Amino acid sequence: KVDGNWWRGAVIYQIYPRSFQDTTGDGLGDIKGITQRLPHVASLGVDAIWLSPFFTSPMADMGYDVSDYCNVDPMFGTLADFDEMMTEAHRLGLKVIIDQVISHTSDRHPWFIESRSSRTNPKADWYVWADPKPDGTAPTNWLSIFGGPGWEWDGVRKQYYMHNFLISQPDLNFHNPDVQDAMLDTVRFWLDRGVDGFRLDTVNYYFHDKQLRSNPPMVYDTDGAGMETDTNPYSMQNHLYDKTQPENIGFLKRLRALLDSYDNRASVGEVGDGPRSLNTLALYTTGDDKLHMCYTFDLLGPAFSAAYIRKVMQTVLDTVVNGWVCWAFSNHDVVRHVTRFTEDPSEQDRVAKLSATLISVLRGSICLYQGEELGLSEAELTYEDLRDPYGIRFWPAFKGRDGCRTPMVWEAGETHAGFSEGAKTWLPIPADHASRSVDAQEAMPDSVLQHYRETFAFRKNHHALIDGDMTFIETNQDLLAFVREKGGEKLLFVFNLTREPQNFVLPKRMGDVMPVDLPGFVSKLEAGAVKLDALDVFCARV
Ligand code: TEU
Repeated sequence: KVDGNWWRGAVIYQIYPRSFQDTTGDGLGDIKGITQRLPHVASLGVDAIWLSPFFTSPMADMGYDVSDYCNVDPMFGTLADFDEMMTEAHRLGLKVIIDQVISHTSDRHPWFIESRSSRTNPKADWYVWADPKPDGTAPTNWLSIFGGPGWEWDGVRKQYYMHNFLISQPDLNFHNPDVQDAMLDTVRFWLDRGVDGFRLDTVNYYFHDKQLRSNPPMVYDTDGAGMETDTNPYSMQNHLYDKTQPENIGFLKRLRALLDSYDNRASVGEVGDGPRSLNTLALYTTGDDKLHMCYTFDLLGPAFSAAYIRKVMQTVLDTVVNGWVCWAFSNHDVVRHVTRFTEDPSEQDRVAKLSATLISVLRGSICLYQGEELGLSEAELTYEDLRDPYGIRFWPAFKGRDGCRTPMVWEAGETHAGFSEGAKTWLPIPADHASRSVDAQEAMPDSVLQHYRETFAFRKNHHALIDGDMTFIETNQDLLAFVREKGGEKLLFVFNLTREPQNFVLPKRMGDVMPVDLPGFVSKLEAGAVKLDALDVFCARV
């Protein structure tokens, strides 16, 4: 098991297959397209790719509604295309992580079709079925993440079934060991094919409360200002019984044992558990018998401030002592971070570069999302453009997730920026994206793209950054200052995420410091004080 720890500190590039590269002219990306563009991914110096779902699916939730776990949707190609893609990835030194969406299936999955057909069929208990309350209403007050009740009435069984997401995404009943076995079989299928790991969709949603208790209003402390009761019935914070059940630990152990029966395989779970997410992450990743690592939504929200990032990071250092976190600023579910972190287009490159440097020096593994290496902003779409059911439902209060899912931009001068030769792409490509294409940025030495390459190379050259310790330094300014340390290597970082220049006086006990230039940033030290421009970073050997 030479490479069993490859995931620890790894940089993972997320590919959204529908929007990466089209080779058939239908305006939708496909697996052959991924194979074709892998050299670009490898050129960034990343360790692995994570592919969002490409399995057989009616695509109600863009593939997160699976109807056959062991096949490729014809829209994306064939299993042979997948094998070819994986061979090419491995040849380029990239591990391959696929997205296991096992909390729920599509309602067109044969298991659900059978399960809903009667109350006595062999799969009758594979999903979460329940009788109505005496007054005919849904069994509990659980809500769907995508709006409305978390229960749907089925006229044939004359029972409700539970769904955390779309009505067409019924939740599996993980209390039933046959369901666990069936899902582990699908994991084994891909392990045997040679995949290196799994991103586990909604990993804390697998089990529901067996007693079917309604959620009480939840008391929580959002901003450190004291406990508040959440009385909003539509708030996710209300969820107490419908997810993160203790029984999940047993299943995660089974899953880990399966992964460990193969060499060098890894898992990264997605934990969406409101303010408790980091505690859940600690629980799921501590010890070598559950998940390797998880990510939460803590850095996927709006805040780009020293105080906020320090608070999140310090919580991790305090609670995730023997576990491991994977950070991301962007993915296929949230507004692209450049847009979240600045409204000023003239700051776009600077913010893209500074956030790349920041995420590369935090303690944890990293996911970056396709297009992030180009500094792409969120695409502005019209209602007519939308494809995401979540956005269609809540427009315009919530514009959905299509704005981060528009196609990759490869060659500025080509039709659809080189993404597709078809007449139309599934989502439009914004004009300002095309001008940030890969080929345009290849030609510019100080582009965001080159910055990502240089920054990942810098990270690779400093083991303290990959899995070294991290200690914060007190500052009374609005700065983020910390030391990363491993085996005699000690690196100080001071980030200024504000729009004002700032000075930082080095603590006396630090002794001699040797400024280190980071890619894209020159470290300035004058008479014991660090000089930071607006949106700047200082690094030194201490
Ligand atoms: O996301 C789970 C999840 O928590 C998201 O629904 C999140 O709350 C929302 O997207 C924030 O905008 C996973 C997948 O990443 C997502 O694409 C799927 O739609 C969802 O599961 C259902 O499978």
